[in-house]
Amino acid sequence: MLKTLSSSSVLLSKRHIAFNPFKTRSTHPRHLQSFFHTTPKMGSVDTSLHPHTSGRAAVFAQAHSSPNPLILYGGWFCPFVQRSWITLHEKRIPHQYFEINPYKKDPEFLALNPRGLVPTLAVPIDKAGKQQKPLYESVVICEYLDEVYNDPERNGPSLLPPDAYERARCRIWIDHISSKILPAFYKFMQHTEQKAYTLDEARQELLDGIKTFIKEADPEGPFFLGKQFSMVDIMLAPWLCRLFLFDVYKGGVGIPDEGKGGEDENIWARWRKWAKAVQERDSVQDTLSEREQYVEAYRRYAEDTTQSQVAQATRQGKRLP
Ligand SMILES: N[C@@H](CCC(=O)N[C@@H](CS)C(=O)NCC(=O)O)C(=O)O
Repeated sequence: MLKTLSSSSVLLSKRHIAFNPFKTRSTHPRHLQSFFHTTPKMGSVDTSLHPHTSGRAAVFAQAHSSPNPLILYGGWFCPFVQRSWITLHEKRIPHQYFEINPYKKDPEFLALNPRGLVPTLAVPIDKAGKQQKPLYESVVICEYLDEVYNDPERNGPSLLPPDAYERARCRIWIDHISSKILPAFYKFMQHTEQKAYTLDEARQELLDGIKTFIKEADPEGPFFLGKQFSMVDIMLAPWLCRLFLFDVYKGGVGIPDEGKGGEDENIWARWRKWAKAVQERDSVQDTLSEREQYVEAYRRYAEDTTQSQVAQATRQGKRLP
């Protein structure tokens, strides 16, 4: 398989990698899948992840399993992938979804994305869709998809506002999610008795990040910008869907129930409205696997044993990859 991929599909050039996985995949998609899922190494927790989507995500993945020149390489468990997946769904973009395990750093995967992370997107560069270039980084991928698939009839409205100032403001809150809320999420999830910070401190950091965010939301909502679902909602939705893991592993996330928010009741009421609307969105539901699968996958974070790049960065207090 390795030979097939590197000789017929991956063409390296000095400035970028143009490749045609489409050609290989159209003949033997299952081969490529097994190539990315070779037998997990014993003792290597991250490569022994459950290999497939389940639940509604499995249905959506199956509906997008036929060859297409636009390919999303993803992992069912990955919230960054879910961002791209929700965008593809919202904009009804024809694509192929391809499940891989990013913890296996196969040379073919690294040739597409030298950072070795999912999501990785293969983007067609010719009209016939025979040649592709890779894109990575979930925020970059989502903005690219929104920009390129911009026919309102086919793709619905843009996920960013038409006004330049409003677009820029959205990017501030997208940055807040990525640089404040997500690091706090992982710090809290990876808390163990050995840490220099307490569980309560970690919980508070996450709650503060969420409060700062929701105070900036349109007062009526239900979404961040009001009635219209947008890129800002997409950027946080996957972690919203994973908050239940704090109930499973960390004694609860700490968001007060209705009527129990004290002087912050209005803030939490607005959060609950946002959370309900986002969680009910089809694009969010259709890109989720079954809960038990997340419980199993995130045990490594909860016990702070995963060697994922995100977890290592969190452990070392560095910026997330
Ligand atoms: N900044 C990246 C982060 C992507 C990321 O961390 N993906 C994880 C899966 S959730 C991954 O591929 N991990 C592989 C590794 O840690 O080696 C993005 O926004 O796309």
